[in-house]
Amino acid sequence: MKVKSFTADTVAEALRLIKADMGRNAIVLKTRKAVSAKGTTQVEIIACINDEQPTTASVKKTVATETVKAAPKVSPMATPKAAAIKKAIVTGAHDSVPKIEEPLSPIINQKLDNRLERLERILTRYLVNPVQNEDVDELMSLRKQLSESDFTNEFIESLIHDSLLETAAEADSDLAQSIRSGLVRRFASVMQPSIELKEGDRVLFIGPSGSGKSSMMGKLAAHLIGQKKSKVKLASIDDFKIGGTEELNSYADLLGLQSFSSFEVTGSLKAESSGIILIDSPGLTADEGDRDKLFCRINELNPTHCVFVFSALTRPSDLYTMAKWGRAATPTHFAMTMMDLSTKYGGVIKLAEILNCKMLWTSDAPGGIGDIQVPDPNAMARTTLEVEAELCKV
Ligand SMILES: Nc1nc2c(ncn2[C@@H]2O[C@H](COP(=O)(O)OP(=O)(O)OP(=O)(O)O)[C@@H](O)[C@H]2O)c(=O)[nH]1
Ligand SMILES: [Mg+2]
Repeated sequence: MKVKSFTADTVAEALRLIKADMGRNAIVLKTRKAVSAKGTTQVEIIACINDEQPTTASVKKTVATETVKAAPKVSPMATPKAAAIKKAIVTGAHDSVPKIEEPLSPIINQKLDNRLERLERILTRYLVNPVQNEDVDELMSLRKQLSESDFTNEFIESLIHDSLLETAAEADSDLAQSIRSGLVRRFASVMQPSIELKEGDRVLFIGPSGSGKSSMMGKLAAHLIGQKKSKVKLASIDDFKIGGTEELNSYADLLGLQSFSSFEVTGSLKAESSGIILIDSPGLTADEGDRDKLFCRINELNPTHCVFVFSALTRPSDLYTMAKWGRAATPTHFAMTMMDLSTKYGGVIKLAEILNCKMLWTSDAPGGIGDIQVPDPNAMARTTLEVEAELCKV
């Protein structure tokens, strides 16, 4: 085993020295900052190499164990020697891999060089730049904004990590811009482009108490009648709420619609197939037995769409608990209300994961006022990061 220290102005330069001296198989043991005789910042990398391992020069002439892994991509495993290599890859028994004294193809050589260069750029960014880079303040501020907007640490780390990799691979790239665009893309990935409801569809709203289920049902009804000229009926299976029937009838009277109260739902509504039927439900409770009864009723109604409605004001940990309750009803979509009262939208990312579906609608006005809205990933990223429109483009 040979251990040696290499000092240079940049990580990339130090890695080049290591590569030239020890070859590709050298292993980096430690990296630290150093100061040159002139007082400038340098980087010192301590690397080691197994004396018996081939150097870069010999690696380029022969295919060693490490590069055998790349072989299946370029050549079919037809010969007994190839079969042994394949077995070694599958079982991990690398010692049994025969050394093949064949020249490396120029394509593989080129690919290895490209990968090494990319790795060097990434290391340079990670190991040298962060402390001196003027991006750091902006990065810290973006991280704080994301954290305050209820994004999970796991999400924030992954977003920043991907942006670092993306920008490390490109010269003159803008890390903050990459994070902003990444956020827009990630919001978009949990949002459903608007859907067309048709005759016979049954849209059921479930969710925590007071999350805005009835209001969203009213807004959707108004939208379908006014904009889509659809035939709509309203129904409710809320037996719990005092005044629930009156609320349903108020919406129905206001919009001139037929309504089915809780007691009529399982009877007449089951046979009903004309128009689009919107069904309200009671708030999910902590009692598992009550929830099971509710979900049985929901099953009988056989909804085509089950929308989990939540308020942007709900504390994330509570929201995730209630989403786990709601998951038993197998929601097809979810919707966020109260967007006028909160700008903390990080919960939607985790919610999509728990519910295994996407966000379909949003609301930013109390019941009876305003239209139902489709989510806008750009606007949500903009609000989250408090930036102008043009800074949040993908
Ligand atoms: N500011 C604001 N208020 C809303 C929004 N959506 C609903 N609300 C209000 O929130 C309150 C609760 O809304 P509901 O639609 O009754 O909620 P719910 O989920 O049906 O409530 P329960 O039936 O009691 O479980 C009402 O006062 C609504 O006007 C919204 O997007 N923004
Ligand atoms: Mg309600």
